[in-house]
Amino acid sequence: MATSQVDDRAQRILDQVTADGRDPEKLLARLKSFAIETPSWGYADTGTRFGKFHQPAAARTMCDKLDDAAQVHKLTGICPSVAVHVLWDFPNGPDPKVGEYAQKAGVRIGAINPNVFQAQCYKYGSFGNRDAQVRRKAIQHCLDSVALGKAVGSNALSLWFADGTNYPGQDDIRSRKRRFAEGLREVHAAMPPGMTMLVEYKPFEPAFYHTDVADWGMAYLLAKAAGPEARVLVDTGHHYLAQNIEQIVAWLIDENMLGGFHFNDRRYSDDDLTLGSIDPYQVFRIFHEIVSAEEERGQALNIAYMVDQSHNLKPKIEAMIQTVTTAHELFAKALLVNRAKLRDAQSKDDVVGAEETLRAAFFTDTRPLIGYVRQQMGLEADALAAHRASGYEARVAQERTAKHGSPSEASYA
Ligand SMILES: [Mn+2]
Repeated sequence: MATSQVDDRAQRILDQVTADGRDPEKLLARLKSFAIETPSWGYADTGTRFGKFHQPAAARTMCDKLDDAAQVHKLTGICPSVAVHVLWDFPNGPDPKVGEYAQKAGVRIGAINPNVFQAQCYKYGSFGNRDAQVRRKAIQHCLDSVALGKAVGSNALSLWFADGTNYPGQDDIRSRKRRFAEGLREVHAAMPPGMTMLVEYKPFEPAFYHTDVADWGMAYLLAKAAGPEARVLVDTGHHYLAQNIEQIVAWLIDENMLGGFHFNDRRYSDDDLTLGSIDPYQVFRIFHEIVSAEEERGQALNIAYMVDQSHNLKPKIEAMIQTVTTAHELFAKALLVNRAKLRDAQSKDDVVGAEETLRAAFFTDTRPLIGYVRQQMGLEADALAAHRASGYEARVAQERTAKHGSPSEASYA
């Protein structure tokens, strides 16, 4: 059984927090309440458009995906919900038993992700399509997704559209914008109380000339047009290189329009690499804006932290544990920022002093602190080591291969 003997290095961090005049218990409580949702598709054999490399332990069925998500939650303590993808996870339509299975496994169903980009009819778009029949089909799929959300107890409808055009003149941009607003309004009107609509944006791909929801401003306007329970979803990989994502986050928070995140990292484009693997400082800067607003308002913001990644080389569960652990560690660094000192430096135009305040927090090794938080939650300090020692991957690889055949010959859910 894990003990909650505080590590010397964690104790030093907590002593520093006390010396800064803050309450270390509050910091620990915030770290325990931090939650991040993992995606069902992150446990299955997904990959790149060029191909995918099969893993015998990858989830084959919806139940496998929920079991794997439950394993991540069991070890990290901060992943109680699983985002689902309607087309991939419910190929035969809504199945309320999935909600029950999730609960038994130890997780619940999180954001519902409709899919209006794979069917042949969506060649020229979904909500933006000129053809009213195609628009109707796309809207109906989203209405069905709302109903599915109701049935499985989800409180978020997460929308991403591949809509756009590949060539100048292909379609009228303003007409498409209006069709989008109209469709989103209809879907919003069907949502039950307590459900949030999340509108995601992406600058390009698969459309290469213009994308209908290309940036946070467009997502913001469409969310406003949809209704009062619509917010913007920030996918960290959906920006041009060098774009200042934390500024977008700060503005959305200030307008009460930040709904959530799809976390991932990238080096070039929408690479879907594990969070913080390339640029952890960027994730820290995003969390700094969030924690700063939380401290100003005196309460945690209602933000859906979700993962949107595709693990083509790494074992899926290990990659997910790495991701949520990194998020937890970087969130802890943001909590460590001495904001009184920062405000003081800002008031004196002490540029170096202000930046050093952020750097001092960022370069603090928060891994022992997260280990201590986990021990206090009755978990092992090192979730990745605990997973590797558990033999889970070898066991499910054997079970799933026995049941469905080797991955390359099996069909995938
Ligand atoms: Mn995404």
